[in-house]
Amino acid sequence: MNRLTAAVLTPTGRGAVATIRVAGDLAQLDLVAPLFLAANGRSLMAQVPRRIAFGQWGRGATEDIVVSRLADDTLEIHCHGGDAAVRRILDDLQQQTGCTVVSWQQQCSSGVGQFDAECLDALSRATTERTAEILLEQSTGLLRRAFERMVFSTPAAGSARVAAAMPAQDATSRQELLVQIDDLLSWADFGLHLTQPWNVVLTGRPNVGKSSLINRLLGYERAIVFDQPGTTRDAVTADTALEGWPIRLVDTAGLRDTTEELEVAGIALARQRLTTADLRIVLIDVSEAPSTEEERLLAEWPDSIVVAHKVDLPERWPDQWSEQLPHRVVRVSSATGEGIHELQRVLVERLIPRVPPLGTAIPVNARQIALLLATRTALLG
Ligand SMILES: Nc1nc2c(ncn2[C@@H]2O[C@H](COP(=O)(O)OP(=O)(O)OP(=O)(O)O)[C@@H](O)[C@H]2O)c(=O)[nH]1
Ligand SMILES: [Mg+2]
Repeated sequence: MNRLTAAVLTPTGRGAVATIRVAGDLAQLDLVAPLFLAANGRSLMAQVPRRIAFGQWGRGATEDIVVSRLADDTLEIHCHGGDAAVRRILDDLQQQTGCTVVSWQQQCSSGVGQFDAECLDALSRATTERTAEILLEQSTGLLRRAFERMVFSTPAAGSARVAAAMPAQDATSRQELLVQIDDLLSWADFGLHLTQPWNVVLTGRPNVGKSSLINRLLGYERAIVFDQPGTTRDAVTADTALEGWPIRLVDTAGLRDTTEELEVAGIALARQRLTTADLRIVLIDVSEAPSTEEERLLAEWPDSIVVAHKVDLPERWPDQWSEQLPHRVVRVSSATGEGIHELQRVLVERLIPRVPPLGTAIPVNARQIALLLATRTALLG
C-alpha cells in the first residue's frame, strides 16, 4: 500500500489559513478512519477532483476545513492558520492512518528533479510578487528544460562531462553550447538576487542626511536623524522593494577623521559595507562647501549614484566644484521629498538594467551557476 505523507505548506503562524498537503493512497483516509465529514455528505474519494469541498475534520471537537483532491494521490487541506488546528490534523493523520509528517521540501520535491526542487526552494524565499513570478516560472520546468537541452548523449546534466562526451570535431555544437551557457550565465547575478536583496549603501560626510534619505526612501522612520554629526555608528539595514525588486538599504556612519573609538569602529564597518555593496549612493550636501572627503569618495567610487542633497537649502557650491561632479547628479531633498522618485527610478535602472522577458531561463542558486561555469571551462579547455 502507498504510504501516506503529510506536510504543512504554509509558514508557521503567518496567515489566517494553513495548508496541509497529504500524498499517497488517499483511500486510507476514508477506509481506516473517516476523518473528514463533508457538508455534501460524500466521502473524500467521492468528491469531485480539483474542486473544493467544505466540511469538518475529526470527531468530538471538530475543525472547519476545506479540502481539494488535486490528483488521485494528492489532497490539500485548508484549515485555520493557528498552530492548534494544524497540530490537531497532523496528530490525527499520524495516529489514525500511520501517516508520516515530512517537511514541505520533502513533500514537494518527491518525484521532482533537483532543478525543479531547487527552484521551488528559491520560490519559497521570494519576498516580492515580481520575483516570485519569475521563480514560479523557473520551478515549473523552464530552467530544467534549458539544462536538459544542453545534455547531448550523457545524463550528467550540466556537468563538465557534457563537454567531455562531445566529439572533438563537433565545433559547431560546442559553439552553440557555449552560447547557451553564456546566455544563462548572463542572468547569474540577477538570479541570485531573486532570493537575496540588492544591497545599496549610502555614504557621505557626517550630517549630510544619509539617515534622512533612508527614511524617505522607506517611507517610515527607520534610522535616527539628528543634527549632530556622528549620529549613526552602526550599519543600519532596512529592506524595501522598488518596482517589485527587493532592495536592502544600508545606512552607515558618516566618514570623517575622528579618534572617538565607537565612531572609528562605525566608520571601519561603513568602509567594509561599501566594498561589498551592489551599488553605492554618495551624498553631497549642497548647503555646505565641499570637503576633501567628498572628493576622495567620488574618486574611490566613480560608479556610484551621486545625490546632491538638501536642495531645499541655499546652495554653497563653488562653480569649480560642480565641474568635478559626474554628469548625472540626482538632486534630492529629504526634507521636502523633491527628487525621491527620480532617485528611485535611477536606482532601479542601475541595479536591474535588463529585465528578463517571460520564458527566460535563469539560474537561481550557486550550485547551478557553478555547474555552468565548470561546463564552460571544460568546453574551452
Ligand atoms: N534642510 C534639510 N535638512 C536635512 C535634509 N536631510 C537631512 N537634513 C537634516 O540634516 C541633519 C542630519 O541628518 P541625518 O540624516 O542624521 O544625517 P546623517 O548623514 O545620517 O548623519 P550621521 O549619522 O551623523 O553621519 C538633520 O538635522 C536633518 O534634519 C534635507 O534634505 N534638507
Ligand atoms: Mg545617520
